Amino acid sequence: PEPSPAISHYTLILLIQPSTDKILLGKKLCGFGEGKFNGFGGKPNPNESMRDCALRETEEECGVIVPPEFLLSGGTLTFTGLAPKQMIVHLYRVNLDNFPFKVVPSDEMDPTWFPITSIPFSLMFDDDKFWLPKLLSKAWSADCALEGNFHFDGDFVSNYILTHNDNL
Ligand code: 6OG
Repeated sequence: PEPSPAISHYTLILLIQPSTDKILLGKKLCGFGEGKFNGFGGKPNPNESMRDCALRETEEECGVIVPPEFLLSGGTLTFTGLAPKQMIVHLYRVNLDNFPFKVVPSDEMDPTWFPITSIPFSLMFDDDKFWLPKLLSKAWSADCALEGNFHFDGDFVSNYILTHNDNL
């Protein structure tokens, strides 16, 4: 078998509508994290840039076509302890007040609106409550660069301890 690369890269896009104070999250319908709410995103295709991956995955998973100039960088999250690979998640933010859009559910994701004041953290990956509020608090006018390091120690499915850096 081919040796698997030690690091895998993913994108994760948070779609926010400041005019209504809402966030569009997707309930994952299959695969890793099934049943959890999360932003949209996934793995880049061969030779695809992270930004192009972010735009493609957002359209595929919830129908929202983001004009590239409205895709803001949010920084990166690094996950260790989730055997066998280290994961790097490239974060992006989008202000949905900037352009017209239509939400279309997909086989992978059931898109659902939540008030920003009641994000369903108990139904999300355990790291989200640490970094998502920080991402939402950053000024909307520019890219930002959160740097989160999360280590899952133990069996991710049944029992684990999550540690992380404080200077997100
Ligand atoms: P697909 O396998 O569906 O891409 N992802 C995570 N997101 C958060 N917030 N926490 C985690 O903690 C995550 N692990 C993976 C990255 C997987 C999608 O799920 C994100 C991708 O957007 C462990 O193609």
